[in-house]
Amino acid sequence: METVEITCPDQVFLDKLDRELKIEPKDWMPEPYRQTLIRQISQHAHSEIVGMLPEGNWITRAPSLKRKAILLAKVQDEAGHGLYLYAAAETLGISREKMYQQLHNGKAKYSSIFNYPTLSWADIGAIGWLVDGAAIMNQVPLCRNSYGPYARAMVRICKEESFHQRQGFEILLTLSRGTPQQRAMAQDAVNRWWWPSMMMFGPPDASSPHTQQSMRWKIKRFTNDELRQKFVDICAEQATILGFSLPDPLLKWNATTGHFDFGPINWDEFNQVINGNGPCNKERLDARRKAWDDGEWVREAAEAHAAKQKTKAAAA
Ligand code: BYC
Repeated sequence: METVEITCPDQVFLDKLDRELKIEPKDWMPEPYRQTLIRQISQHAHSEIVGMLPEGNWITRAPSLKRKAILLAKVQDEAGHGLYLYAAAETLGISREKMYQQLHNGKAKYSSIFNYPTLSWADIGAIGWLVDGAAIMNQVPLCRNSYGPYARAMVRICKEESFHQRQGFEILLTLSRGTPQQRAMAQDAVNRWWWPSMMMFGPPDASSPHTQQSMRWKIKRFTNDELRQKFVDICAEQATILGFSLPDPLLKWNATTGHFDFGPINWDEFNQVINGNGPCNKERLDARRKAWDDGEWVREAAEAHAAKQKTKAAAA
């Protein structure tokens, strides 16, 4: 009698992961994999559009026309990143409206970093250098994540992020060669943004509920602590080029490990911020909710136009 070999869909899925093949929207995938991707990609998208707010704060006050044009382009890039990511999440079966709803009602998170204020022009440099630097460290490996639409969106995002990081570094380099007041302003910005940037990588591996499973699914390629260490090693070197210090008395090269040691991170502060009690959480969510309400007439007009076009096409 002929034997028919039946391959379970989860075996096909695991086999694809093993062979480094991408999982595509129409492929079978375990429900928890789908839900993890929806959570991570939508939170990433929310971070991009909330991330426009602290930087947008300085567009009208940038110190020159050139700086204004660069910042404007950067903030527009973030909106584009949000769009690619929302579109990637939609391929998993969630609507954009639902994702916005989850942001507005506090069910979905966005990056802790955007709940801190931008107090001076130097903050735009520190955000570029440290925040975009941390983002690149986290996001370059995401170009190789196992879900096709997310991986492809990340390739384009990373190209733009590296320009963002360089513009931040260049702002700080300019300030470091400026007057004593400009140097002091830049050092103050670095002091305020350093620890929140370290928190961007998420909780330590030992208390990260999702890392292990996401590594097995090849959504994450490095753990939170591995990426944080790479970030410290790079920034410690770059800080000396800029001539600024990092606000960590325990930061020290360790010849045995081949890495920089660093001091303890204030995880209480991180938990406060991700639970809605950071310095700007309320302001950021209020701004997003207002943008949604103010945009209602645009959504209605677009829908009415689409309906008209459909009726016209049906009558033709
Ligand atoms: N902030 O088990 P874990 C950007 C949450 S955009 C807030 O490690 P996971 C940029 C986490 O969501 C930056 N929440 O989770 C934009 C989870 O909570 P839930 C955003 C955080 O997912 C504009 C819980 O803590 N980048 O750079 O395995 C201008 C436990 O964490 C944070 C991305 O989104 C945080 N920092 O790992 C400039 C990249 N950290 O969901 C720059 C994609 C953790 O269970 N995302 N949480 O309620 C990722 O790579 C991963 O989702 C994370 C966290 C590494 C962030």
